[in-house]
Amino acid sequence: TQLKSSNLKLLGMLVTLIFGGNQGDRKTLIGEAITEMSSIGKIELCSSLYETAPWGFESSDSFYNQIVTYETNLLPEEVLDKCQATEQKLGRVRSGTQFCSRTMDIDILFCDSQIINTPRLTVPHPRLAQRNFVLAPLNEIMPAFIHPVIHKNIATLLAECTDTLKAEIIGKKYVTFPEDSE
Ligand code: PH2
Ligand code: MG
Ligand code: MG
Repeated sequence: TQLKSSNLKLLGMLVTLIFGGNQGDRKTLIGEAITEMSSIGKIELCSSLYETAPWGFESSDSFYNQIVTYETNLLPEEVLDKCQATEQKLGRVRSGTQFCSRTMDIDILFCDSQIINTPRLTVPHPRLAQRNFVLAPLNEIMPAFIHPVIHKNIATLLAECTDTLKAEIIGKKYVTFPEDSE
């Protein structure tokens, strides 16, 4: 039998990103960030939009958070470059404080099931299992995904998480998917 090359497709890396911000027009900024990041590849999974309480610091300004998985042919550090460029473009000012208010933060949660520890990048995100604002939207789109370091799936991590901060759905997936060209 003949192998038809048109039936073969190289699958890129699946990178899962969390978008978040608690300053400015939060909903618009998240939509713009998700669209801007589409230059790395095609959107595969997308959570609802969540309103979440600030984790790790005091603020009266709640966050909006949303999680999107893209298929990309870039390397993890190249994705990080694009995340940081997009944060800048959307008005992020780096204050040097770890947990603070911001217009846009884009963090890498997972790169397939890779474990990465470089000076610039730790994947999976080191604090994701302590945070409802990450686990609630993750559980919506990939409950069975097994955390490659903790070796438990997302549904289990959410059930076992002791974070009591609020994370509630406020909007359905409003991202417009680019026309499928295939
Ligand atoms: N990001 C943080 C610290 N705290 N809290 C919420 N609810 N959402 C976030 O995205 C967030 C946070 C550091 O990046
Ligand atoms: Mg962050
Ligand atoms: Mg960040």
